[in-house]
Amino acid sequence: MKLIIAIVSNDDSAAVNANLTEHGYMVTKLSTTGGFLRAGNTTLIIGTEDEKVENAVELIKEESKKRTEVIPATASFDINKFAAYPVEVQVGGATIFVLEVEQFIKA
Ligand code: 2BA
Repeated sequence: MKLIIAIVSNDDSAAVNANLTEHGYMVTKLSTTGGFLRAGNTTLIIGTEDEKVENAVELIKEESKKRTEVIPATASFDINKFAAYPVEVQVGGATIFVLEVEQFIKA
């Protein structure tokens, strides 16, 4: 048995969670904070059989693909004059750890 720890953006977490649960995986969702950006993200923990790990990773990837979004930003170029320039930011992606489980007990 393996334990998958997947850190995803808050924006993707509902879709990743739904994709996993619809395919029969048991998921626990934790609200977490990235140490670098200190912004909220979501950590999903999934306990599953060894042969189901690959599929779980694919399901996570499907809903957390890295993509570029264009957001409006305001830049000042002169006193009292402002212009809006779109800014491209990269969002999404997942950081996934797969750990060996020594024991799995449901009491
Ligand atoms: P990612 O590498 O995609 O990481 C996204 C989030 O996943 C991280 O949020 C952190 O919560 C978790 N994470 C990633 N790798 C991890 C690991 N080896 N162990 C534990 N948790 C891990 P943040 O820490 O806020 O980082 C956000 C983004 O900032 C990272 O995106 C990376 O592109 C960059 N980054 C993180 N640490 C950095 C550092 N020390 N120097 C430069 N850039 C860094």
